[in-house]
Amino acid sequence: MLLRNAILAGTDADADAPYGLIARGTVAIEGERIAWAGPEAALPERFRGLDALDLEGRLVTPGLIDCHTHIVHGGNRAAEFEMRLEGRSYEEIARAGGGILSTVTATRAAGEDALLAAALPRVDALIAEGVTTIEVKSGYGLDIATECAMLRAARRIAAMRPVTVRTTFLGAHAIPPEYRGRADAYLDEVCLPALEAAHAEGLADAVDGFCEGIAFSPGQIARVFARARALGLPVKLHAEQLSNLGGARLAATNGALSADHLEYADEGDAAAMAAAGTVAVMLPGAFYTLRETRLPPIAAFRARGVAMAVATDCNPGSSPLTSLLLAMNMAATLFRMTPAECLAGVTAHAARALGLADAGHLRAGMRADLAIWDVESPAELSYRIGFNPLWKRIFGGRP
Ligand code: DI6
Ligand code: FE
Repeated sequence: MLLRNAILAGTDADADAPYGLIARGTVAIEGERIAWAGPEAALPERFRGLDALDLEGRLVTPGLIDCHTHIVHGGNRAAEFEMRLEGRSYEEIARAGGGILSTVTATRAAGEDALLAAALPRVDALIAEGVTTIEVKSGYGLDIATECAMLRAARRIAAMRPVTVRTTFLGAHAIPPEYRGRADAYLDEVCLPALEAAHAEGLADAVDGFCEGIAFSPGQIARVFARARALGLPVKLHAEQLSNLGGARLAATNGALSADHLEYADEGDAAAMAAAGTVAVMLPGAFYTLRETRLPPIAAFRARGVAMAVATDCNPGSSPLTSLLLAMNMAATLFRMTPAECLAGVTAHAARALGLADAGHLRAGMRADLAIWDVESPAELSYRIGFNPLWKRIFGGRP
């Protein structure tokens, strides 16, 4: 198939041109892969006979990648939302046994089928906006069986919907009530064995943790990372979300794919991440929901060439967000990321945050995961609020 008469963004036409924009471009698709992408005038002879679809000047981007979600979870936290509006803080609610732990109770009670069923409408909302890859974390089970059930439910999404799912083990997300005050015992008796079990079943593509005062210390996260390394799994980390504990540096030292949140990260963290090639994942939905005022050090990331991704962090507590387009708008308006950075953040850089070598670019050899938009310029994707200009989505070469 040939997509012609299109504006292309996300090509590597000119690495310095914003968006890698090609004003009148063509994409040739063979099977599941992009065979060629570039200026229409340069289309090689051998692709000219393919069935052509005239896009009438519409914009084609790589399919969007939501590289940080907790989209599989039980229940919701609307009651906690009300409590916060009555003046209680996120940390206060977490320390009182609410917050993440109330979702743990609901997730344990749900069972794998119900977890999958509850996740699908949220997945559909992302897909409707051109998302073709979703990362999904465990971390609301906090026992061996439920952590694995969450990951199995996540994997089953890909059998039910045309979307690629990457799973991340997040057993070190919170300390369950039965281990209160005994975080190390939780790691030894539950988290690390759950990681082994998930890996043995082939359920985890990566390993994550929550390095925070209300969760795990850098020393404890280092233990989880050591086990991940022993199993050959890449790592990433929720770091510097509510305070600076050195998580970003720990992640960088461990060659992490990404460090995520980062509101309290500093220059030194940016330098360490740049040296390690660790992606900075921006989660403006959590910043917005928690009414955080401390901004992530975008200028430092930009100056040092740290790749920035943008994701929804879709979760029932701090970011009940199922719109990656809105996350882009928030990253622009709240964090002052440029629309070009926002688009790279949900395509090329999001792919890097997941260690995906064959997604996130319009380039020969990549999976033919594309989004076609009824817009005149790529800035419109970040500019509008609550409007979905998706015209068509192509997943693995199939409309
Ligand atoms: N940081 C977050 O923003 C989510 N997890 C994390 O470590 C929030 C999880 C929740 O509140 O349920
Ligand atoms: Fe998260």
